[in-house]
Amino acid sequence: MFYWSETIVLLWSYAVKIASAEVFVGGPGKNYVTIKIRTDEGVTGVGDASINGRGLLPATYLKEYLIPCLIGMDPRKTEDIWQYFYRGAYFRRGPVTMAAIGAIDMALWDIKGKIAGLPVYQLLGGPSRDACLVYAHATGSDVEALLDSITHYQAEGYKAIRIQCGIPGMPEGYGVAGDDEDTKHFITDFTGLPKTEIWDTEKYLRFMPGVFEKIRERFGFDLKILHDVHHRLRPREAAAFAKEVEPYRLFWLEDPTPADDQSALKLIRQHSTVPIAIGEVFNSIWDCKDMMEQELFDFIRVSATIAGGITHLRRITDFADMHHIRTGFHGPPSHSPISMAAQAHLNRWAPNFGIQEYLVLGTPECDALFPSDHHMKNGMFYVSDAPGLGIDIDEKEAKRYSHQAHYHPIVRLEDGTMWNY
Ligand code: EZ4
Ligand code: CO
Repeated sequence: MFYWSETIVLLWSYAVKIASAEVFVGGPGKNYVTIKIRTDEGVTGVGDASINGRGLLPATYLKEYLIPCLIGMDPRKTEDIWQYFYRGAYFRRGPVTMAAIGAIDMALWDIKGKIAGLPVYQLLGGPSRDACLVYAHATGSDVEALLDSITHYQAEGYKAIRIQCGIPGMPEGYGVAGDDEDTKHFITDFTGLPKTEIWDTEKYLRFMPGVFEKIRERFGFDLKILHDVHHRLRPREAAAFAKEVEPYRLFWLEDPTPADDQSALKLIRQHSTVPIAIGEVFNSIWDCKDMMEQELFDFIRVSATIAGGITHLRRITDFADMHHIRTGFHGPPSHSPISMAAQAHLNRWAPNFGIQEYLVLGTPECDALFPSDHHMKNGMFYVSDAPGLGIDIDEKEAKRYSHQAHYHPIVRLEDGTMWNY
């Protein structure tokens, strides 16, 4: 008598080994860092290690330090391999280490899914929803331009929109039209040394609440609006601002203070009920554990790339759920479609999913480099049902691209003092 359960046991007791791993750097207007792992039976998996502005570091970390250890390992041991590289580094954490571990982890989940014949979200616990809410970026150098931009994204079907506006007397600002890759058709400016932006907190605090007021006047309260302060305020200033914008009912206020200080949000919490999102620069749960336990924020912004892949993001997501925190994973223009795919599987599973930032531009070049059938419709993300992550890198296409040096802008106050980008 032959039982199906025995077939499954047999399948999983097969020896499977990692035979090779290759790293690709580059992309259409981006420095994507992609790993492609191959098993001895020819099953492949892809992962992303892109760090905007520091692309060669994770690539070198992978090639010189992690891949030599990876060859010969059993790719199905996602947890043990994650622990091997995390604990084995001795000097733990940091974006470069965690991005390199994260890329391997994504690729191994991809392989695990292909061996099992299941999409990764099924391996995580199955779907909690049919499709996942995403938000777009509206921007304008002045309020009128911003309102036009919101109208445009609403017409495209978005139900949630991040809004960034030029401030009078402060023409260049984070996320404002013409300023950076967030707005220039999402293509990175590869020329020269860091650009300087000037920041003035008082001008910002005076002007920004009126922008929210005009948006509510024009669009009402059904539209979900988000806003990114990009780490620019001190706790007291952020608390005052959060209190003032409460009537406009933001979906979230993002990175009101620099994320290095885990207790900075306390003062905001004491003065305002505005939902707070933070965490795009966190690279492990140890960056946010205390503030999560104290329930100081509402949405966790970590990304699969910077924060150690699917294995670690799942751990952070579960911990967040215990503290009423929902997900709002990072998805800026510099984010690789592979990382977006990994996050999409987590989003479809997570009981505490909140929203997903989604700006990967589906240009013909990008789609040719990363073929997939994940898709977006009416501001919702639909995950592919293909086994694994449902995305690949076309190795021939990848040969067209290479690394090009690129920096984020830097920020100074009007008197020249360095400030937070
Ligand atoms: O500035 O990813 O919410 N999104 C953001 C991003 C970050 C970039 C930095 O590389 O804050 O646009
Ligand atoms: Co942000």
